[in-house]
Amino acid sequence: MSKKSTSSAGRKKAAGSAAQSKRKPGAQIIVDTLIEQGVETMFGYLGGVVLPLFDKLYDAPINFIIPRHEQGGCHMADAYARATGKTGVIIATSGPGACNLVTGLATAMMDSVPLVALTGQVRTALIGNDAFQEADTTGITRPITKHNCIVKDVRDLRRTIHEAFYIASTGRPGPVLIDVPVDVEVAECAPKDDNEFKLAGYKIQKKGHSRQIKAAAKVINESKRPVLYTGGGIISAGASEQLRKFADKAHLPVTMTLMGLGAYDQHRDESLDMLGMHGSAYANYAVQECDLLIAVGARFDDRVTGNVKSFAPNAKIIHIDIDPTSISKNVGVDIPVVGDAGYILGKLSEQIEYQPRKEWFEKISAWKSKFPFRYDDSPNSLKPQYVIEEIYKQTKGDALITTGVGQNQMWAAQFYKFSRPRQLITSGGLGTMGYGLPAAVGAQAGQPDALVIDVDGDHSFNMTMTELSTAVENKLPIKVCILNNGYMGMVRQWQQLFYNKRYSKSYLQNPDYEKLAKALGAEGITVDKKKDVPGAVEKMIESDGVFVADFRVEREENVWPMVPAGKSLHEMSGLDILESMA
Ligand SMILES: Cc1ncc(C[n+]2csc(CCOP(=O)(O)OP(=O)(O)O)c2C)c(N)n1
Ligand SMILES: [Mg+2]
Repeated sequence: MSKKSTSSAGRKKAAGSAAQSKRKPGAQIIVDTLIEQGVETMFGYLGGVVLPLFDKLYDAPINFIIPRHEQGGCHMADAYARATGKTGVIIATSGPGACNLVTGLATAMMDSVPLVALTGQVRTALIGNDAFQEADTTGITRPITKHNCIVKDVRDLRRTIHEAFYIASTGRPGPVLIDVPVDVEVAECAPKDDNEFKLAGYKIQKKGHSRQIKAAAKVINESKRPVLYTGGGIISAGASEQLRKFADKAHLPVTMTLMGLGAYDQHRDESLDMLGMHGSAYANYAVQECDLLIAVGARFDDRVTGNVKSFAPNAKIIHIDIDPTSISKNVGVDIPVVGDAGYILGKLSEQIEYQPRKEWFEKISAWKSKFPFRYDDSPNSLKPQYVIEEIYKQTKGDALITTGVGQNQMWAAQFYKFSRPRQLITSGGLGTMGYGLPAAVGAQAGQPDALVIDVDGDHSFNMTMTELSTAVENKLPIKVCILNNGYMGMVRQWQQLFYNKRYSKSYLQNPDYEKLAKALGAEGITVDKKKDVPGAVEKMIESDGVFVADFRVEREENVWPMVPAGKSLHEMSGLDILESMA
């Protein structure tokens, strides 16, 4: 990036407007700059050193949502960003407030979510003195933010906030934290109309190298058994349409990572659904047997690759990504193309030809019919997969789904078919239990007309359930489906398979969720029979308010298939079990 700002918001407000030449306190500058950035909804929690800022927020035309815990607020801002494509904003006070953001920032960092966090800090003169509620926020959050800084001079405030939005939302997106000592919120200056960014080392390569693009097109045209492996980068780049056109034109099967679900319509024949540890057998086999793997906006995470040494052993690999540091990080690639996914897929589409690849597609379709996702659907037991299928059926595949972490998350990924980007909001990289509920709140704030359903695990829900109050208070009519197996189910599955069924500490007593929901002002229902599931789902969908459905599901159900840690993608366990259900 050149030193000149390319941020439209930065440019828009330049040119010496009267508003910018009047002296005002830092707190007002923060609010004005957020409004310049187009912030309409934000999240945050109060505390001593952010009081000057909250005083200015009192009159600001911003929809402000207060969570019950800063972690919840950070997940809300993150999911708001994932649901809208805008940058989420979260405010917290110094010390405990800022520390409570840690899990949320790390979650956003791992999943490349654009977020700006503003934290209050103790007075500049007190920094380093173990002052009341002092924590080294920039130190603590350095490895879990894309960028962070402390502003010690009020004259730097406006530019720094514009820079934060720019950094958070460009290139590979991520969270940016700005720490503001309370005396800087109070100090006054006339915010300069300077839109000069001071970001010398921050450069984004958008267009990719034309020679690399040409080389990629050549191998795609020559490939007999290609697989397109797509990740969350397609969604953050807004490149789903270009992906579909590219895949159609070259005639390619498409698999998605957990983060990529929704980037390509799973109802299409060419969809191989999710790959990886709990991915489809057909995606995993296809990757292991392909002669060309085209990775776009994906980072070869270990949950996707299994044993990297034997990952896609027969394939040439093309890797298209905006982040040069992710190229050949985990798996060596043959043709790297650094740039914007949409732009590069568009360029590639000009240079590729349709190939029938009949034998390859026949092989894939045989795997698909032999190993679909399935479960033993006996009439007497309430299976978690059945609950998700019923939700899918009754919502006609159109709901926005958030999840907890564990089996619930994997079943949501396997049994709900996603057709549009930003339809699944889940913590992929960090795998943060407790994400689902606050994420539903943030997503609903960002997409008020969507039917937002949190498919959650009981213990994931337990971690942040207090945010039900936030949903009720703000009239955000989210639905929560708890797949209540009593266990930390995914942990129990590992204990069953790898620790000789010694279920050490993975069972906890749960509250009565229906009563809990009612106590917090939501509706609630308990379902313990399979035959009651359709009625309960219907009631939930028809409800206008916040609704919690507690599905007491089969307790020892497992997620299949499964690539055990350290194994190769084709060495899946559970295929015999899936086959026996045919
Ligand atoms: C904050 C956090 N702590 C611990 C874990 C480790 N972990 C992964 S899945 C899981 C169990 C999840 O239980 P539950 O939410 O009930 O989901 P289930 O697997 O039963 O569907 C645990 C403890 C985690 N991912 N996140
Ligand atoms: Mg559970």
